[in-house]
Amino acid sequence: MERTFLMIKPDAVQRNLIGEIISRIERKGLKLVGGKLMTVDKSLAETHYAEHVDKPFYNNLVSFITSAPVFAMVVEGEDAVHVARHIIGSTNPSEATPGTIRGDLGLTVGRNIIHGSDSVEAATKEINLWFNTDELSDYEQPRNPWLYE
Ligand code: IDP
Ligand code: MG
Repeated sequence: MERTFLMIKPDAVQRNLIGEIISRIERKGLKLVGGKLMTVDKSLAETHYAEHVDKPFYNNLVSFITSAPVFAMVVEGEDAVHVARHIIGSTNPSEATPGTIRGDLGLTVGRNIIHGSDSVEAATKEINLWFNTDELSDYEQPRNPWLYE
């Protein structure tokens, strides 16, 4: 089992897409183990996006993420990091495959709906950055035998 970090960005929260997005994640089979609506401060946004500090879009990205609430989540499942990125779709929604979250719900790269960790290492780092351990729940679901052989 693997865990990954997902963050529904301010654009999707403002467009009332939280339910639509969580529904897609639940239907896929990924299990929500943590979630919270929160306003991100500058320091958290800068730490989270540190790898992009030299990119031309970095300042706008930090402003955008701190501009209105996000919905941060941790989800669990087999190959969760890869599966979540796959259902999220390509970074630029205009190129993202229809059927993916970005492909169906987004229009431009600066407003691309959701973040998902891009590796198991990044997921571990981001989960620790965004959540305290007591905010995450360990629990079994009766659907598991119908999702996993
Ligand atoms: P990812 O979110 O698909 O992993 P990254 O390349 O890690 O994409 O970029 C992080 C975030 O920075 C993107 O999700 C998007 O919000 C923003 N971003 C990336 N490229 C551009 C760009 O060319 N213009 C504006 N924003 C961008
Ligand atoms: Mg990335």
